[in-house]
Amino acid sequence: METLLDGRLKILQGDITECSTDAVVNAANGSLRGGGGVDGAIHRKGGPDILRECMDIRQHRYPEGLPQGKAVITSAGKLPSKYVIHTVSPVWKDGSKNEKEILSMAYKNSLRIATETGLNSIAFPSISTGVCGFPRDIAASVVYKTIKNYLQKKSLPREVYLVFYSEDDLNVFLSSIKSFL
Ligand code: AR6
Repeated sequence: METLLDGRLKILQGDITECSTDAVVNAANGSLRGGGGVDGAIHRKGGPDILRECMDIRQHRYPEGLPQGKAVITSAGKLPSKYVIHTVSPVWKDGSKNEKEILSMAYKNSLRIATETGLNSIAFPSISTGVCGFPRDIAASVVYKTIKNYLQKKSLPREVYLVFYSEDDLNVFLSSIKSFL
């Protein structure tokens, strides 16, 4: 595990559905109904309570769907974490459609919910770098800068984990942020 930002940012390879951080973040879509990738894994392992709460949020707060970059919180069902923070991954087009800004908002809004809920720890998957097609090196610089900036201002969450599913993804992230360290 790599540790950066005075020990508050931890970077590792793993399966986010096994993380026992206070919250894990889901790379969802606007329907909040689940999907493939990490979204599918979280709903499958977490069980139906998560979906029920998502549908309740849709009905009462976001009848048109959760917009890209926004985030909401539910319980975590059978997952080892306490909460799931669902954020909607921006889809990469050509880089000129505010993709970077929206990805940054997805992280920032998830962190903000963690702060407001009084959470000590949160784990993120590599949002948008799967089905959504975000180039991993560009995502890495957005993610690192966003988290660094946020943690400088807030004492909670105390610890942020970036959980990469593959070793290759982890290595791309670490080499992409080298010049910012
Ligand atoms: N733990 C950690 N990371 C994982 C896991 C896991 N269990 N499973 C996959 N990943 P993706 P996106 C990694 O496609 O690009 C869904 O259908 C994966 O290897 O899950 O944000 C949603 O409903 C990749 O590095 O999410 C949305 O419609 C990263 O998670 C859409 O896909 C993200 O890949 C979101 O697309």
